[in-house]
Formats: sequence, structure tokens, C-alpha cells
Amino acid sequence: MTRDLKQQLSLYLVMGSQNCIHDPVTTLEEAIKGGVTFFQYREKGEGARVGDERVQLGLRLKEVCHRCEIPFIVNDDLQLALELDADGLHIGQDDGDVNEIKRKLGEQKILGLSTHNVEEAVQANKYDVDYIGVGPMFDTKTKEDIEEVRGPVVVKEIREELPDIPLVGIGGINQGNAEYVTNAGANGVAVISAISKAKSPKYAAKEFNK
Ligand code: 3NM
Repeated sequence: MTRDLKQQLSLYLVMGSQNCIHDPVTTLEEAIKGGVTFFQYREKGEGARVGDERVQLGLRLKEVCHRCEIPFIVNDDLQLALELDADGLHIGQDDGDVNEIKRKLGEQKILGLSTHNVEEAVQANKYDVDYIGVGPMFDTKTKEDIEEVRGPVVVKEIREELPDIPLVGIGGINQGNAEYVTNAGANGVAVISAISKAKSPKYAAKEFNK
């Protein structure tokens, strides 16, 4: 796990059991075989596991990530990240004091922050965050409360302001449109359904790397 963060972000799978059509542990294993380089456990929304089941699935998914030497990140929930001893945490704009969260998480851990425009990205860069997510790139049915879709042009605008910040695009990205996001300057793409709902998550991931 010593690779450069920007490289590690190249194919970022975000997922919880509620997003999967196959067993989530198998989905993750297959996706990593196909080339996924970073993973976020996002057990959230309708049908998501709660309580101890959420913790137990997290432990199993972390074990897969570590066996395959990719980072295991937890969505939103600092307490869960600490309990699972995750490699990092991904938070949204309304999740609280970013620097305080990083301090509680641990300075050596990875902290990601969702952003939606240049202003939020510039602000994120002043905080102690390791990478930013930028979305939504395209329309998506996976998340209901998305911001206005402005597309890869937002990545381009952010890249012009912040040439060095590790950045992934998210929202509606698939094997056919991912190149617009990376061509705009993203270090990688973060996807849910294009891999988690694929008949073959391994093949689906491979198709991104073409
Ligand atoms: N965040 P899919 S869009 C988790 O815009 C998430 O910040 C978004 O799912 C944002 O790859 C999104 O299936 C859902 O479109 C991404």
C-alpha cells in the first residue's frame, strides 16, 4: 500500500450490499481482479445492513482489500471507520469540521471530501484532506440527492485552479464515458453501479482499463 495516492485512485469502487446483484464479498473480489484500485464501503440507503451486520460485512470487505493490497475507506461514519480500523474515511460537505475529523481519524489515515464546484474544491484544499471527489459527472439513479449535473467541465475548472490535488469524478460514470472525466484532468473515476450491478464485476472493471 505504498503506491502514490493519485495512482491508487484510478479505478475507485464505491459500494454497499444494497448496490450489489451478487454477494458483496464476491463482487469486490472479482472487481479487484478486474483492476479496481481503491474501495469505499458505503452501506447506506434502502436495504442497507445496520448494526453488527454492517460491522461484520465491513470487516470481511476490509480483509479482501488488504489481501489484495488496496485501501479500504469507509463512507461518512467516523465511528465505523475507527471501529473497523479502516485506511480512511470519505465525508460530504455537511459532515462536520473537516480538520477535526482528520485529527480523530488519525493523521496517517486517508481523508476524502465530496465537492461539487471550484469554490468547494479550493476550500477543501485548505483543509487536511488527501483527495476530493467531484460530482455528479453525469445523471445517476444511484443517489437521490445529487447536485446539478454540470459534467466533466467542473473537473477541468478545478484542475485549472488546483493542478496538484488528487481528484476523482463520480456520478453516472461508466465504461463509455469515463475517458471524458480523466481527459478533463481527474486522476481517476469513482463508480458504483457500473461495476456493482454488472453481471461480471471483473469484466466490467477490466473494461474501464482498456
Ligand atoms: N456521490 P453511480 S453521485 C455516491 O455527485 C455518489 O457526489 C455522487 O453512483 C456525487 O456510479 C453518487 O452508480 C452515486 O452513478 C454514484
